[in-house]
Amino acid sequence: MEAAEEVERGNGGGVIQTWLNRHNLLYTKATKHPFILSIRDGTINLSSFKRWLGQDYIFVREFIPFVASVLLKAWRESEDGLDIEVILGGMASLNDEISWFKKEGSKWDVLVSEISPQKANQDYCRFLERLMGPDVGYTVAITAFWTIEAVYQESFSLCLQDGNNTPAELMETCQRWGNNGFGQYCQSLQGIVSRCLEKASEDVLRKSEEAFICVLDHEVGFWDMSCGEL
Ligand code: HMH
Repeated sequence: MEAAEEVERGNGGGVIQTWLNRHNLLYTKATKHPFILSIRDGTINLSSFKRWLGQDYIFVREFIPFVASVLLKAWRESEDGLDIEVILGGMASLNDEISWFKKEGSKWDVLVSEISPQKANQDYCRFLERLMGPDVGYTVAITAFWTIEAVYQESFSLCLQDGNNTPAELMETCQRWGNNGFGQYCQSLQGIVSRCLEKASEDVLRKSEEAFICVLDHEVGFWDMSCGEL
């Protein structure tokens, strides 16, 4: 083990920082994607937005059983009972999100119930399904969960920053994931991940980093798909 990694062990927050540094390019591709920048700059093609909306509804429906599986793993494996409350809060907001997608879909004439998933979405959902398996431990699963939420938080909060030119009709979408409450929730998830990584074996650290990278790859694929670059 290299000296830097030696120092990073026993310091979960340090592990996350190391990953963010090591995979900075990919992280930036996922969180500052042209799709998001075009929302922020007001140059978004509305047919791309509608494609994203319909596809993300399908994704979120698949995301629910994944989050349920993380909850179950927390109940079995976590040493901190508060983890359950943070994850349960996430599930509660997904309940709200499903209603929002239906409402937003009807606003944009997107029939969310009649859309079929595109390839990038299918690939992402299949990845989630693999993570639901009993062979995947809590640390790996919660790392993926945090990364999924954090990418949306970081992306959409960019569209709310000073100087944005976000179209008024997209503000509600950006606020959904870019608001401070969602930011705090992502911070809580990150805190849980840090704590889990502090206690993780080499093998679990490696698998968690892989999950982190995989989520970022899938997020980039999802944005590309939304732009129509297929
Ligand atoms: C593709 N990633 C994707 N969709 C979402 N709704 C989130 C992350 C955040 O929940």
